[in-house]
Amino acid sequence: MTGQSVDEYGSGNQVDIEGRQGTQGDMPGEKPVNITAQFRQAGVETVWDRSELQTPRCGFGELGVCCRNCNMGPCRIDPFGEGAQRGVCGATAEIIVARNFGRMIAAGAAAHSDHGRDVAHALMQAARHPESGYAVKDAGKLRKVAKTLGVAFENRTTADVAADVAQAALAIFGQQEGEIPLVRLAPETRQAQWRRLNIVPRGIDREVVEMMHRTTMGVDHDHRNIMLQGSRVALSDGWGGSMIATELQDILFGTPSPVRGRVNLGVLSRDEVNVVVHGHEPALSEMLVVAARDGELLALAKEKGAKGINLVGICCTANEILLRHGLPIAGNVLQQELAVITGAVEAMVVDVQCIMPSLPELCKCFHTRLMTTSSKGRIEGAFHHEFSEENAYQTAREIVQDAVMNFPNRGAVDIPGESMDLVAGFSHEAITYMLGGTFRGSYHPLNDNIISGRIRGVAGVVGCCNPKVPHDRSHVDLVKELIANDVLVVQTGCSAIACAKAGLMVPESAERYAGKGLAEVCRTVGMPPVLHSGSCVDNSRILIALSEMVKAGGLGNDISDLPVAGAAPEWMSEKAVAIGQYFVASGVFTVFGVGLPVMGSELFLRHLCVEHESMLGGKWAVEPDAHRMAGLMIDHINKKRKALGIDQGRERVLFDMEMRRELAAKEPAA
Ligand code: SF4
Ligand code: MSK
Repeated sequence: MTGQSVDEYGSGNQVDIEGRQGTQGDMPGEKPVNITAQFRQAGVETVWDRSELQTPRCGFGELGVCCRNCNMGPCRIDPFGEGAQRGVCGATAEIIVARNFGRMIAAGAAAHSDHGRDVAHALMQAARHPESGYAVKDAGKLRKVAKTLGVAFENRTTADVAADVAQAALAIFGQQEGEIPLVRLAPETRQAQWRRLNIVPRGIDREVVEMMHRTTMGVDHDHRNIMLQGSRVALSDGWGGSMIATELQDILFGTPSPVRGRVNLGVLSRDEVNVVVHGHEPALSEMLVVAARDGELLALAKEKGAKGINLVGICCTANEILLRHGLPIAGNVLQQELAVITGAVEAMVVDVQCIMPSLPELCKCFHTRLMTTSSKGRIEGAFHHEFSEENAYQTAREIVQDAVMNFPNRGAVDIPGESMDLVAGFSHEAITYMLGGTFRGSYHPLNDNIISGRIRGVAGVVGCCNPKVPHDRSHVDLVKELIANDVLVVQTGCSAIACAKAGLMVPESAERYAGKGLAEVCRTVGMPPVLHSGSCVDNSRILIALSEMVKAGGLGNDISDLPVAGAAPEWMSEKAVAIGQYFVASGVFTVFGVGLPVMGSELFLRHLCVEHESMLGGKWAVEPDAHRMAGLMIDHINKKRKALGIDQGRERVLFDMEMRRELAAKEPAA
């Protein structure tokens, strides 16, 4: 390895094995960091190296016009109109892209929803088997969710209510008819529109299965009809599986409230046992938190020469343990390999989703023990500690013990110095309390600030990172421009981690980056202009917050009336597509960067980006440039303000090069 550089956000995330620069190495303010040549000789490679080896990428795949849904294919459509315009079965470009897109939504919804199902199992364990280590932490939230699910809670024990809530939640997955109950949290007008279109989910598993059926060879050949089911599946995720995961996690592990933390690879410790937990399900990480504080294991760590046990997170698991315990985040999805390359990680503990299969090979070059924990997600070459809700604490203890025993095997370490403070934990309950206090807790103050124009609108900026574009840059550039234009930003997932690393999630960042109105509100309340709301499943918190804004009044009757917009600037996962579609189907204008694999059909693209608006109130846009993305979102917010009659004095501040340079000059020193 010849060069590692630190990007302008001080993220320590620019490892470049071959010393190549290009997309990952051309950021201003880079500082070289010493890396030993032995890693390259040992064959260490990262996601950026492999991404480069994939270029040029298959154009058919990028445009979404290849199909291998049956063995008469694979087939592809010539996007230039010269070659084949139909697959062997006669499928057109729009049928092929719609089927592929529908299947991405189904896969994303399945991932979030299977996570939700596991949380429901954990809640059942807490209710019926307290010896499992799980317990109800937020009884108030339990009662609230019980009410939504129609579970009686008056004069009943917490355990009995929890068991019935878990049972009711589990039933939603297999429900066959009717409507899933959580859609009732949406504004009435929105529910009515879903009913008109016949897209209210009947049951979570049913909608995923039906999408797979409809898109198999020879079934649904109408791209608009496929996308009606696309919306229904996506809604079964946002208002179903993801919402169950979030709400039940809050019951079990506590509803987040503002908490301080630190982020970036610099949180790895030189003299403690580093356990990195990576993936998505807090059922595991919560137990690791307890095990890392176990007196016997701490004594063992000292015996092995370490000063303690340092539990840190990567990806959404990181967001979960940050929000509930203030534990540090080592990085987002593209930093999982970089954490190992520091040589300071005794154990990389993974469960499900966003875990790179490259890890075992990489770990072989270091002393890091890669440990899989889920029966659903095994990796050849990893040590497997099967985790289940029944043996949760015992497994967590074994994992931490394994990590401690590995400490003496540590070789040279090279931990980047960068880390950044942040404040996280802005659940919709926390936002209510923060803005209104104990007695006035509601969304009225937020709506008042929007109506008065201090806050122009609200943007959800979420999603992954993608090695096709410079790491974190689009997230950070977009969010900076939004807050400079008085748009309050709510974030989840890896996008939240990106902006936290850039220093946007401390209250002081309001003075440095936000427009005058937003800065004034942040100063009064003591909050950052960019709110960290959690992990990918916690996008459901944003749905509830939007519904609360409608219910608070003054901003129209539906989510689609609100001056809000969404974006996933560096998305990569199918889960992001499911999230995008449920935001759009809930009435939100949503922009994706890094392309969308539907561009091979103009008809289909038009359906997503134009026709969706008249049906659903929300629509898609695709824009890779962060500056133009900000423009689209702000223009949309302005359009909604105008429709509400609150547009006076709220023109968008156009950022020329000079202004962007000024903004860059405000960067804190790395
Ligand atoms: Fe080709 Fe049609 Fe089969 Fe797809 S379903 S692979 S387009 S023949
Ligand atoms: S972890 S889905 S890379 S946000 Fe939720 Fe990050 Fe995207 Fe995975």
